[in-house]
Amino acid sequence: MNKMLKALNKQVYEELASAYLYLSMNTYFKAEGFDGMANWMYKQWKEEISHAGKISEYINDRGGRVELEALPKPQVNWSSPLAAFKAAYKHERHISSCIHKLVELARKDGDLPTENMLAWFVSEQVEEEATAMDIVDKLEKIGDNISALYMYDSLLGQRE
Ligand code: OFO
Repeated sequence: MNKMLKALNKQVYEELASAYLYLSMNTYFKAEGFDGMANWMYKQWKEEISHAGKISEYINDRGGRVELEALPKPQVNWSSPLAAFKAAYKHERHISSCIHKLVELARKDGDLPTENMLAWFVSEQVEEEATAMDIVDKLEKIGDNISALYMYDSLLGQRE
């Protein structure tokens, strides 16, 4: 496997680790009685699986072979919904930096197809970060107001 395909293989792992983290947050929210946030995380889990699939398919299309790595056990509990979404935001920033490094590598190699494929992920990460940041912001404003928290929970539950 060439250097680029190896790096993309690592990104499949990163996307699956994202999925694993968000499924863990899904069960945390469910256990805490925040069904809306649990639903939001379930949808996020599905998105991450599709991100991993996109990159995996691309590797296949380029004649490479994906080698799945073992995933670490994700965190299972957070101190509050705010703490969980702060962790999600931090994680998305990490993923953005992984994607940007891949773009740099593709550019260095003059690998236009890979750079083009990654352009979708660059835009996606802007959206992912903005969404997580917005939820953190709202949760910070809600603070200890339980009724506002449950109202916001049901709003997040509407995510399709
Ligand atoms: Fe959350 O965007 Fe993929 O990892």
